[in-house]
Amino acid sequence: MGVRTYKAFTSSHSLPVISCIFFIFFVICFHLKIHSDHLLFYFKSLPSGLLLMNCFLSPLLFSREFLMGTDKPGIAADGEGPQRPVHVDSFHMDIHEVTNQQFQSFVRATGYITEAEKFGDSFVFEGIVSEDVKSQISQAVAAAPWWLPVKGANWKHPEGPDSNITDRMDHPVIQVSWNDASAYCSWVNKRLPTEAEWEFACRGSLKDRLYPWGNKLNPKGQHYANLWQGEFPAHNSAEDGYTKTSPVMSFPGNAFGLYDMVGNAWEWTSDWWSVHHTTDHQHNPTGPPSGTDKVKKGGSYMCHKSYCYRYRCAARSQNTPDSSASNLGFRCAAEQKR
Ligand SMILES: [Ca+2]
Ligand SMILES: [Ca+2]
Repeated sequence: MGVRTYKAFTSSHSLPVISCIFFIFFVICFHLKIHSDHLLFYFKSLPSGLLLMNCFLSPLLFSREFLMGTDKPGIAADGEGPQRPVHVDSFHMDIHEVTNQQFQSFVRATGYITEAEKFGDSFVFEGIVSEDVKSQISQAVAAAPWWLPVKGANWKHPEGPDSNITDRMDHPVIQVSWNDASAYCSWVNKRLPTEAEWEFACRGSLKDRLYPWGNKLNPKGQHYANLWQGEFPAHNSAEDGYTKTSPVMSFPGNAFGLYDMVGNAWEWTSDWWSVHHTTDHQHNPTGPPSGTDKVKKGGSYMCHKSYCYRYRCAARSQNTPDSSASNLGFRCAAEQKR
């Protein structure tokens, strides 16, 4: 393939070929709704094929100040407020959640064993566990009885040993702990985003809006995220087309060209959890220096307003770094290459 590409660029017909490639590049970037300043950056960087690929998979979000949090919290106890000015330096953000396919490549290359595999079990939402598996479970989480500890549940078997991911390779990897997510990001020379970076990316340059696309949950009757419709936890009507995770990028991207920032899978960030925030101007905040839980953002396919109104950019929740569940995944970020 490399030789054929080289020949194409050096043949007498190279101009049409290059024009065609540029045209395709424009069309794809337009589709991804990447801002013109992002396009400019990448055109400056051409002809690096790697940077071209990076444009598609992990665009550069330019340094900017934004308003983080909200003064109108949906769930005040989560520390969604106050709204505060935050500056983030330029960074790359993956356009989609890390998929099963990507995580499988990591595991095959490194032999990595996830924490759920080491523990021998993980948490699965009751509504997606088979009756056979359910009959073998005697304990549940008192405050959230729809979470079941299922033996043999892990990223390859998200709902338990009688499930698999063979037809879900383009879905977000789930049943991965914060430690697993960090290990993957390190392997691809990236890192988890800070909460500030994640929220900046979620907002897609919109100011003081609920969702990555605005304030209306379903503009013109369209679904913009994989969430829960119906009554939680008894009935998922799946009006958005999915009762569980969906293939990444199944719903429209935001103005930064980032997909599933809310809904589909929750996403780990690098910050330790705290509900107390300063209103002082902050530059690249990284959260408290220590803690017991890590911040996760964006909500999941299990979120409904009646129970988990957390599919908003300002919303947040937490888990211990070794936790894993059937609705929790991640995406990676990276420093700007200089
Ligand atoms: Ca759904
Ligand atoms: Ca997500």
